[in-house]
Amino acid sequence: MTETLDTQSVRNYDIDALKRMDLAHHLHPFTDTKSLAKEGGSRVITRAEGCYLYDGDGNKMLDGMAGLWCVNVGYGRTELAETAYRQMMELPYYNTFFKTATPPPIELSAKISSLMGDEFNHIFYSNSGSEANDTVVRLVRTYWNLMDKPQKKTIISRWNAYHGSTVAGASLGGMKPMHKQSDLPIPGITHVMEPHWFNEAKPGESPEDFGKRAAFAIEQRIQELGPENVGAFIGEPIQGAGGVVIPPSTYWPEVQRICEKYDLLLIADEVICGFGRTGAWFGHQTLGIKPDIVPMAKGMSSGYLPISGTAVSDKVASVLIDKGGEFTHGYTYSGHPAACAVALRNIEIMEQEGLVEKVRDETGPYLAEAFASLNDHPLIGETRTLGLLGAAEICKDKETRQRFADVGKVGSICRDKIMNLNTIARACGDTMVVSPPLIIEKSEIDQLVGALRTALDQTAEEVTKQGL
Ligand code: PXG
Repeated sequence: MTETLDTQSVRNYDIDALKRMDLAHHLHPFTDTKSLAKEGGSRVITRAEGCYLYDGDGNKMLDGMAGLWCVNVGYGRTELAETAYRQMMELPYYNTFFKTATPPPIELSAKISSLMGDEFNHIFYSNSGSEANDTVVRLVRTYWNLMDKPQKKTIISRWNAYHGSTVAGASLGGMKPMHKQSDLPIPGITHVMEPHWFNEAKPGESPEDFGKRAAFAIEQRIQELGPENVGAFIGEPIQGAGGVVIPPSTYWPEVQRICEKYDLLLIADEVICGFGRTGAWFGHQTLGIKPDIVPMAKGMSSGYLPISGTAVSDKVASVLIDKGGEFTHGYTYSGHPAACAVALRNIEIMEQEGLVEKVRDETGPYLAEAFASLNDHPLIGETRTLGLLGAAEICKDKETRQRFADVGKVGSICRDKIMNLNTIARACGDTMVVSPPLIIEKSEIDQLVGALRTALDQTAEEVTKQGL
C-alpha cells in the first residue's frame, strides 16, 4: 500500500446533515424508524481503534460487543486493510462457479479445515451468517434426498435461537416477533425449549437436571413427529442474541446422544462462537460437541469484509460429492477473493498473537471473575460467562428469579445508562450481555464491568423512581 492508513484522522463530516439524511433515506435493520426520529436519529460512528469507537459528536466508547459480536481482532488493523488492497489490485473479483477458482478461497478452505480437526474437510462460502444457514437448509434437504429418505427433513431448533434474518434463517431462529411479522417459520422447521436454566427451570430444579429435561424436549419432539420425518437439529453452542445462554453441562452430551440415536444431522451454528470467542477455535470444541455441519461468519474476517462459510463434515460431504452430481446452490460472491484473503489474514493474526489461548487462559477467566463480582448487586439474579461471552440477568427478586413486568424495559434502561457511560453492551430482554474484541486487556475488562456496575446502580435508582 502506498499510503499509510491514518486512523487518527477522519473526513470532516457534517454530522447533523448526515443524521438528517439517515432519517430521510436509510431504513435500518431491527429499528423502529419512527422512534429513532423522535429520539433525534442515529449515533454516527466515524472511526475506531483497538477496542474503542469514536462517534461524530466527539465521544470515545469502549466497544463491549465487538461490533455485533464480530470484530475479534479489534479495529484499525492495517494488515487487514493492506491485504484487501493488495488482493483487489491483483484480482478484485472472480467467481467460483463453472469450474473456476481463485487462490484465496482455496487457501482459506485448507486453513479452516486444519482448524476444525479431521472430520471437516470442505467449506461452502456465502456472505453472511443468514446465508450460511440457508445453505444449511439446502444441504440437509439435499443430503436426505440423496440418502433416499426424502421424508426425513424436519429440522428441530429452539425458541429464542438466532440463526439469521433471511426467510430460512429467521425460520430456523426461534424469535417469535420475527415469526409473527413475516408469517414464519416456513414448513419443516419446529422449535423446542431452549436450555436457559434461569428462565425455564422449575423451582428447586438443578442445572444438571434441567439440562437433561431441555434435551429430552428434543427427543419428545422426535417421537411425536416420528424419527423417520426428522432430519436435523440446529443449535448455537451458546445462544448469543438470545442472551448468552450457556447450557448446563448435561445438555450437549444428551443432545449428541439423541442425534445419534435417531440419525439426525447435528448442526452447530458457530456464527458467534467461532473464531476464538469461547477460548477454542470453535465453540463445539470447547463444549465437546461433534457436529455434522458448521455454519460460521462474523469473527471469520473480524467483520472487516462480509464473509461466511458452512463447513461440511466428511460424512455429509462424501454423500454430496459421490452421489449428488451438481449442487445447484451458490452466490455471486461465494468465495469472494478479497473477503477470503482478509479472513485468512485475520486467522493468521489470531494465531500470531495467540488470541485463542489468551481468551482461554487469561481474559476468559478474568471476565468470569469480574462478572461473578456482580452477583451481589440487588438487581442481578445470575451471571454467567464462557470465554469472552458474558451475561448478567436483571430481575426483580433474586431468590425466586422473578422478572420485572414488561420484560425488556429495565434491560433497555440499563443499556441506555451504560451507553451514557460511553460503554457499549447489549440488552437481550432483561439480560445484559457483552462480547468484547478478543484483544481486550484486563484493565479494559475492569472498565467494562465497572461501567456495567455503575449502570446497574443507576438502573436500580430508576426502578425505584418509576416504581417498577
Ligand atoms: N447465526 C447466529 C448464531 C448469529 O448470531 C446469524 C446466524 C446471522 O448472521 P448475519 O451475518 O446474517 O447477521 C447470527 C447473527 C444481536 C444481533 O442484536 C445478532 C446477530 C446479528 C445481528 C444482531 O445480538 N447475529
